[in-house]
Amino acid sequence: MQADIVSSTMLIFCVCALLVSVCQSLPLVGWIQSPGYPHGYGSDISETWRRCAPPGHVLSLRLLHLDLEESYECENDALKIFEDHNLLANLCGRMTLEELQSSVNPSLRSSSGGCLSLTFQSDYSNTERHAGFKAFYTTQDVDECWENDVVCSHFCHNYIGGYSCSCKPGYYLDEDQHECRANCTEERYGAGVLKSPGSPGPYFENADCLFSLSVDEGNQLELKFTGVFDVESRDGRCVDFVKIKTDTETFGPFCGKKRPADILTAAQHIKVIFHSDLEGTNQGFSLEYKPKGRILKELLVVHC
Ligand SMILES: [Ca+2]
Ligand SMILES: [Ca+2]
Ligand SMILES: [Ca+2]
Repeated sequence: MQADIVSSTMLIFCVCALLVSVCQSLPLVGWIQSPGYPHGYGSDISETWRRCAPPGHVLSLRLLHLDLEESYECENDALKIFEDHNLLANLCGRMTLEELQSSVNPSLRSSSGGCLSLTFQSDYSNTERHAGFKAFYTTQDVDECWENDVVCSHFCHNYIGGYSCSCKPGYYLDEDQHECRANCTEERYGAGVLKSPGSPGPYFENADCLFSLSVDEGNQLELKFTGVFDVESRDGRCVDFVKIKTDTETFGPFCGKKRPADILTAAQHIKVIFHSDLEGTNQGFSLEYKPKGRILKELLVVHC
């Protein structure tokens, strides 16, 4: 008996939970009509309806029938429709569905997550009976990927209630969730070859790489650019660049197509910085690095 009660309670709970989740996922839809529709509205009516779209959705209103007393600027009886505080329509008289569809309904749309308000007013009299109005409202997902003000660097994915951006392989999504940045910051030790991100092939756009290179104490890093060197320059300016920094010196910025000369850095730790902008297809660089015994400058001076 006890078990039956518990299982019945669980069943009711599950059904309720299911209904709540189904209802939450359903779009907001419904009817709005004037009091007494279609048999006619009374005098001195003032009613307001307000509906709001959930985040990432727009609310659309479709008037199916309009039959109000006609008057100059709808002074007597009127249906006014606002999007937040903007007046979208001030309506009276008779309009067929075709007229409503072609002239009024396309503008009855909220912004994303916005609200529509309807105000229906009638004055003290009607010379003949008027049916009133009837409207249907519905919500639709906003396809943000087609909206002009949403910019994903690489890929945009629309879903119901929102959107997301993603990046090509080798990139990560910045904290702003829109911009893709090249994934190219690392630490290296000893000897090796450093290549621009995306190699082989044109380097990635929008890169800000920081390569930290180190060798054993008593050694310095020797650098040699090899193979193709092609880093974008425009009007003689480095729009993309490679720069090498030690604690005391900076080599570069380097760009263009001429391979820079070999560099003896006189440093155990260096940073190689590579920056690229959003444009261009350039091949990049290849940089060999290796340790070399360090000759103290002081000894060199004494020797000379
Ligand atoms: Ca009236
Ligand atoms: Ca969406
Ligand atoms: Ca570039």
